This record gives sequence, C-alpha cells and structure tokens, in this order.
Amino acid sequence: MSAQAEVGIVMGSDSDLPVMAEAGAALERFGVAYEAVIASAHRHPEMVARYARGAAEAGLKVIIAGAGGAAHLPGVIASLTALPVIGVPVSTPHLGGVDSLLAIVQMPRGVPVATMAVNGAFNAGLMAVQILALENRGLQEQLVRYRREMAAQIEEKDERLRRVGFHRYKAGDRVLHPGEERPPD
Ligand code: AIR
Repeated sequence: MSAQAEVGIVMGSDSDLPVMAEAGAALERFGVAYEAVIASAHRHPEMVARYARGAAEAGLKVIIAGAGGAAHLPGVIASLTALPVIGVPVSTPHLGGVDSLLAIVQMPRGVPVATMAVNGAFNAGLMAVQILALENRGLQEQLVRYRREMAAQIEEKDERLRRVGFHRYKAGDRVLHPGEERPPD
C-alpha cells in the first residue's frame, strides 16, 4: 500500500505536467508522499471545489497548485481550504507566463497563496518540504544536508573555474554566445 499523501499537486491541465512533475521530483528527493491531480478551475470547478474542501480531511497538509494563463486554480483552492497553498505560474505561449504569475500572485487580503517563480515547481516542492519539516526532525536534517550539497557544488565550480580559467570552463555550465565554438578542454 502506498503511503498517505501529505502533499497534493494539482494542475489545471495535462499540458502542465512537464512543469509540475518537478514538484513531484523535489518531494521524491525528500521521501514525501504526494498525489497528483488534474482539475481545472474553469473547465471543472465542481471538481476543484470538492478536492479543496476534502483535502484536510483526506490527510493532506500542503497543496501545490499550478496553472497557466487565467490561472485561478491556486486562488480558488486557497479560498476553500485553510491548508497552505503554494502557487506555480506555468509559462504560456503568448504572454510567457507573466499572465499566470499576475493571476496567481495578486490575491486579495485574507486569502494568501505562496506564489513561486514562473515554472518554479521544484521550489514549490521544496517549500512544501520546508513546511512539513516544521514538525518533522528527519526532514529538517535532510534540508540541512541539501543546502550543504548545494554549497559544496558551488565551491567545486568555483575551484574548477579558478583551475581551468575563464575561457576553458565548460561542462555545460556556461551558455555559449551564438556562433561561439566550445574551446577544447
Ligand atoms: N487552465 C486550465 N483551466 C483553467 C486554466 N487557466 C490552464 C492550464 C494550462 C493552460 O490553461 O493550467 O496551463 C492551457 O491548458 P490546455 O489544456 O489548453 O493545454
């Protein structure tokens, strides 16, 4: 039997999946059980309402909601549950996700949504872990290790840059200018 989900990842469409899967990846990294749901605030508002109203009783502790365009999903969910809601603005072809960002971030006083960067689903997962870690020592320790690993990576990159020099530093870490050849290692 799979573990009781602590985090619900809700998305407005299956087209949001490639972005929202990153939230799942972050939760998996920390061993947090989650469920993923497709439920559009506009195309199936009843389903969204049912899910949000039943979320706390179902054992969820945090909801991550991602949508693009007129992205009302996180706000609507936040209006129907007292669980913390983390919003992920998903990028869009016409307006690049600024539309999603503004739709999610400008919540009225009284109904907050913790809004991430455009396509910031990985950070949404991390934020959920940080919330759960308030009551979970094991997660706190994992978060400390995660930060240490990040810092160690930066030190490694810095060391490599100093060693090989500005022009030979590569390994996919630096974006080449158009027409620029990658120098040999
Ligand atoms: N969306 C779905 N219902 C309401 C909204 N705002 C969003 C989805 C997706 C975008 O519309 O979250 O980012 C396009 O959806 P689709 O299904 O047309 O690809």
